Amino acid sequence: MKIAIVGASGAVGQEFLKVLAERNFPLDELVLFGSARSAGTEYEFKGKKLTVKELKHNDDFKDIDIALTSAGGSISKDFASTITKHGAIMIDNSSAFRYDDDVPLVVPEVNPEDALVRPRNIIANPNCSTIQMVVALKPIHDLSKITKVQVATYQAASGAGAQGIAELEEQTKQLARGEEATVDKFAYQLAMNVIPHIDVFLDNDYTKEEMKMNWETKKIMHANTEVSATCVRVPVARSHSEAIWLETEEELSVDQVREAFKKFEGLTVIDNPQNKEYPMPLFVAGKDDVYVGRLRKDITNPKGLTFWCVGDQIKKGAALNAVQIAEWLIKHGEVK
Ligand code: 11C
Repeated sequence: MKIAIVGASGAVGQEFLKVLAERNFPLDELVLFGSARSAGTEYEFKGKKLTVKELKHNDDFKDIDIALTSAGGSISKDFASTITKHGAIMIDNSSAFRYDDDVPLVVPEVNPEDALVRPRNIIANPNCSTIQMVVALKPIHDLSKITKVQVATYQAASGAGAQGIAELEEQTKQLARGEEATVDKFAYQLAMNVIPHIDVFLDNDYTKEEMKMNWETKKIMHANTEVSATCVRVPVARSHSEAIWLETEEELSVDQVREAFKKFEGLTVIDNPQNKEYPMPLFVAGKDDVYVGRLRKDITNPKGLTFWCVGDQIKKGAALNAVQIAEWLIKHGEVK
């Protein structure tokens, strides 16, 4: 089994290395690719040094079985045929192919079988804020169809990559020293602030990040569930949080949903508010599961429920989800 990581020096690329090692992923060889700038950089994997190769239009992917790509949408588009032409399966973390009909968009806990039909040998990894939400929605949807979702997100700096985390850290230090914060990656100073603006604004006045949650949820869940999101950047390093309100066709009790949450693979319930127990990004960072809590009836709607959901954006929201797709493919004989 020969695996490639494309975009090895980025935040998600680095997380791929960690997740593959942590899960003892069954590989014989790991090859790292990156830009001309990161080519030559060495990273350690299971005690061995690996050197980043420059990503080029050549035959470097000839023997690769699975390529985990996270180098941005334009690189993914440019290199998709170079990566897949000899048979490698490309599991792509960018938004380049997510809405293409001939590219499955997969969250292994929700729609793994979609990975079986991949005419272009590309499988897309959803946006991080969608992944954690659909993992939490699926067990409810299995009890009674979810008709609509309203969600407010509290998204970590890590969504903007390693530079996003670095900018938040630097701004925090600058403010502590009484200096003005340097703003580069985000639209405004993020430290001591929240910014209701992630990705570009679209014609309907939602941002693209907000519409990704709508478009992707429908595709992953094979449902016409409408999602209305407000996505907000908050001064947190690396886990996204979401306040979710939803309506189901049939009225569901809190106990029914709590039991379904508890049984669902990939979800952890922390919900004992009297003891101040609920999920928070500080404690979810580095964890595999999506965490849910604060589950209650929506007092404005008898068929409504509301809860709080936290997931590590770089892990389950990106690298881990892609690696789980690869594991599923191997387990189901899709990679020989
Ligand atoms: C953020 N969700 O938090 C974004 C990052 O479509 O994969 C991931 C963007 C994407 O800024």
